Amino acid sequence: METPKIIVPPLLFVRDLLLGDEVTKSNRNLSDLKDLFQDVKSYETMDPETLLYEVYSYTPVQNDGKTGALNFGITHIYPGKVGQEYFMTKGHFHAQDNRAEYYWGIEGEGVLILMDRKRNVWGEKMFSGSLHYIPGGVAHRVANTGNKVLSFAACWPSDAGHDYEEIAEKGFSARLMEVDGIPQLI
Ligand code: M6P
Ligand code: ZN
Repeated sequence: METPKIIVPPLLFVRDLLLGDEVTKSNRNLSDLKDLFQDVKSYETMDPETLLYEVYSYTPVQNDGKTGALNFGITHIYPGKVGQEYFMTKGHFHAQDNRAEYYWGIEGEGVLILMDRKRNVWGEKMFSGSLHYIPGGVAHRVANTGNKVLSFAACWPSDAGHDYEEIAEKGFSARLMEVDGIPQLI
């Protein structure tokens, strides 16, 4: 046996930041969500380079068929709208349909939009401390309904994979829009 040691973990989760040498970052601009917003006229008046959200991820095991590992991510969604539709993530099913995921709110305000395979849609409010269990077979997208950054964390199986195809083709069957100043699924 080696001498037992206590180490500082290689990952830090401080407020809404995920820090560590193996953390990767990806950005999504308005141009990455082309055709996902309803109001095409408003979309076209906006700068395609507008930053909608950034994702910091830790993926210790690549999806090479191994099961059992977990990924971790923190997403920051900026406040804003395209027409009356709130800035949101692309949204996805999992490529391995029965893989579940947890999301939890860190700061800011938003709505987690969920849609099952029958295209039934519902929403859960997100706020600091909200915890969301997303079962397998349920597509998930987050919209920022507040006027500051919405940060949330996520934990999902490393072999889940992302399936963006149905959302790219048909979208969700309801959109989160501001109507009379209130977020509504329509
Ligand atoms: C969370 C996780 C990630 C996902 C990210 C952005 O951090 O679910 O797997 O990539 O949100 O969501 P999307 O991929 O739908 O744009
Ligand atoms: Zn997911």
